[in-house]
Amino acid sequence: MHQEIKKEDIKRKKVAFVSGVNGQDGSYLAELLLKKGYEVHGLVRRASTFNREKIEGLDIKLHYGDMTDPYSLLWALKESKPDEVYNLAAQSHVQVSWETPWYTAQTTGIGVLNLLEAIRVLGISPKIYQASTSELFDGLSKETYTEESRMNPVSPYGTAKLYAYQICKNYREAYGMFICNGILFNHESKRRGDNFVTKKIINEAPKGEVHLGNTDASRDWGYAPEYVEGMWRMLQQEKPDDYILATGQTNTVKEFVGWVEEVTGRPIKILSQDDYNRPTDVPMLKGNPSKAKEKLGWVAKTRGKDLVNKMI
Ligand code: NDP
Ligand code: GDR
Repeated sequence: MHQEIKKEDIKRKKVAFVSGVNGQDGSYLAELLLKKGYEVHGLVRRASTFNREKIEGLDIKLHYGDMTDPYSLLWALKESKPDEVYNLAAQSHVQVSWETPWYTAQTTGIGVLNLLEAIRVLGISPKIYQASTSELFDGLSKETYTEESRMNPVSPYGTAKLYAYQICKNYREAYGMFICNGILFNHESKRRGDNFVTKKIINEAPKGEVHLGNTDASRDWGYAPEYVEGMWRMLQQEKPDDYILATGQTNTVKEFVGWVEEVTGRPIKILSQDDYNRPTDVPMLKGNPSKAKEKLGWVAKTRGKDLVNKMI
């Protein structure tokens, strides 16, 4: 017998809105969401040169805008009507934040307030992911950081991210908004920006030498495609919460150079260059991802030389 298909039976595609969609994480997240059947919208800035290589060919609806321009956020959200918002846009380079502290505060800090207020003004209630960071910690106590550890950022970038983290908590608690802070430790990939240390070392390896700043700094490096899966899982939970994503291991920049030497089979001379030293730097970061494992079933799989292999 012929069965009538009712309008309400036709499942609407879920809509995701991703700011920073053409960055490292945004591009991997967009791919993941498309695979999961989402309609994906992305926020991009106008640039004088083409900078969309990472998302070329993906079926994403792009909206021009900027985190510092509330009207552009209102229009982009009004047009996309998202079920989920992933806020990945930021001036994300810690060293650059020392040269552009005001701009970093506006984009990385106040930009988040602009986004949250735009959502409130429009009267929509998407689930929201905020890209928080291990730079919220000072790395001085040499502890393994958990979601409960004391936050004490030591850079304009980290301080802007602390404002963003806290305003998200305020809005969650005061207005009942579904907002998760993903406190992500460093994660890398082939798509990592060229001026982050891992990518820089790999790019310079064929020359046999690399100019670096603080090579004693220690970081908890994972693989970006695994981390965007964690972001998505946070928004699939019933209740909003904050989660650390990390490998639980830490290594120095010097050790990372060693991994690249082993993988490529060629020695790399480290040349010390003062320009790359920061006024203050986080000495050591190691995250405890137990909560993400228990609640999200998320575990970092790639690290060390496997990570280098994936980046080459
Ligand atoms: P990227 O620097 O690769 O990407 C940042 C994105 O933000 C880019 O698409 C950039 O656009 C966009 N953007 C920057 N400023 C603005 C602005 N004012 N308005 C709109 N868009 C803007 O960063 P990642 O992909 O590595 O990181 C994603 C997020 O996660 C960032 O918020 C970062 O701070 C945070 N994070 C990253 C970690 C990591 O290890 N990768 C760890 C923890 C947190 P454009 O291409 O035009 O410059
Ligand atoms: P980070 O990443 O500051 O941890 O922020 P980055 O790769 O820039 O630095 C890691 C460590 O390496 C030291 N370092 C150098 N760094 C750079 N970029 N260039 C150099 O030449 C160099 N020499 C030594 C740094 O001093 C530092 O100790 C990243 C970003 O993705 C942030 O957005 C994110 O929030 C954090 O990771 C978690």
